[in-house]
Amino acid sequence: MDPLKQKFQEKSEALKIEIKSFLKEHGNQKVDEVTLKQVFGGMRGVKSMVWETSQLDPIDGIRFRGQSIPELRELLPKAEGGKEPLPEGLFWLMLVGELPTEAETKWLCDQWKNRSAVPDHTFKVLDALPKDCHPMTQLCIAVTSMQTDSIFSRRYSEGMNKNEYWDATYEDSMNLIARLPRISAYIYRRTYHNGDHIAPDFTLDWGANFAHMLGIKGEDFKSFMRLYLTIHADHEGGNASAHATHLVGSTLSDAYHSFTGGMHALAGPLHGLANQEVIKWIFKMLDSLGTRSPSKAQIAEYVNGTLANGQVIPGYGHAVLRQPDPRFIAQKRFSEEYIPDGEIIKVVWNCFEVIPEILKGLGKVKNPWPNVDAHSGAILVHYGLKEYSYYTVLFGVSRALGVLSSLCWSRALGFPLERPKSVTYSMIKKIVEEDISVKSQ
Ligand code: HAX
Repeated sequence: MDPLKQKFQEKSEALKIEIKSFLKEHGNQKVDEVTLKQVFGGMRGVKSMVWETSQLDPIDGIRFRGQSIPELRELLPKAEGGKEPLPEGLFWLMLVGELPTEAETKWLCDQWKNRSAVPDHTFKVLDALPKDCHPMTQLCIAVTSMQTDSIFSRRYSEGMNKNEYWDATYEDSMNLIARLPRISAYIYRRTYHNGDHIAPDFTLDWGANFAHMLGIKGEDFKSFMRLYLTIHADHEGGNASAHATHLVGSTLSDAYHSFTGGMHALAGPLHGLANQEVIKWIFKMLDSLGTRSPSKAQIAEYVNGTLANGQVIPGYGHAVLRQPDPRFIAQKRFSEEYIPDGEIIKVVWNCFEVIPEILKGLGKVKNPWPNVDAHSGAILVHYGLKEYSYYTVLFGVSRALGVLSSLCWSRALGFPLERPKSVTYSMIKKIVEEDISVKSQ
């Protein structure tokens, strides 16, 4: 058995036993109460799922196995000569809860190289799609087409013992993550570069090889991709892409189907598609104002116009966070170091000074601060990756690390089919009326 799988087996078996006896003793303990507002309001904050790989605090932001993003930038192994963390290290940390050594990170990097061959039919399926098919649609179709290789599905049909589900899920997850840069770069090159594909360079790590296959040159872009793929990986379990992956996986759909479910959720403009919407909105603003360096007053006027049109300001607001997103701040720090004079980046920074006050003034926006998607587009444009319809695919490649490591945990801990209760409005009214009548007696 490989060393990561062995560690995962030891840790997950121990936790499964612990949870079993914990539930036996405390199974009826209440951990939450649900209000009507939450039932009608997208289940905000309802504690209803276990997710081991990361935890989101409204003020401090995301912590991966207890480590903040600035801590991870220090602690995770780096590529030789590089300053940014390797996403391979984060996957190891999320899966087994330990920071990997350099040797362990190198081992994982080699594993993903060895597992990265994409079936021929996936390229054919992609080539059959029109070039103007949205890259997220292409990603979902490509991942689904690789389901033919699912080890979980094959072993399940052969009568796999339920104690082995985690093993088959681990194998599928590792294979899928290994292949994602290749299919994603293929989508980019066929859509925007006339199918002029670039072969993988197996001397490079996972993130740098992705940067190479995209065809964007330079060490700084490789560094940015390593950082980008690290910070977008996980945001606890309740966000739409994580929850969708978890829900689909709970039916014992394999990792390919489950991850595709998550990617369909990520493709929505209130979630991952916001990264394309942000840069689209910025360029529309610059075009309409006729300048590449608008004043703060000009930005404010444009923001008010967007709001008056009944649209949201993309890249601002969050369902959980109540502070500037540490993932936004990490990208700002990167830009301050690597791209201090970037033209569009300065627009992003000026927006950061202008937009929160305007959103606060509306009196209804719970979080007026920028989220992860407010910054990435400007950095990508700077490095020459200007085709913003592609941006959510980058997010998706990173998100695979979090949702698939969590899927392994769900199968290892034996989590059941997810099946919350829905109610009709008349049922709710009845509950409220009965409560009023009991209290009035
Ligand atoms: N611009 C304008 N209005 C906003 C807003 C924004 N950026 N953010 C929230 N609001 C509005 C909401 O639309 C809502 O208005 P109504 O009552 O009229 O419907 C009101 O403020 C209260 O919303 P909220 O409770 O503060 O926010 P929600 O938890 O309902 O929604 C969203 C969170 C992220 C969906 C929201 O802030 C938004 O639409 N932001 C813009 C899109 C975006 O950037 N999405 C990416 C989020 C991060 C992410 O998942 N990345 O992948």
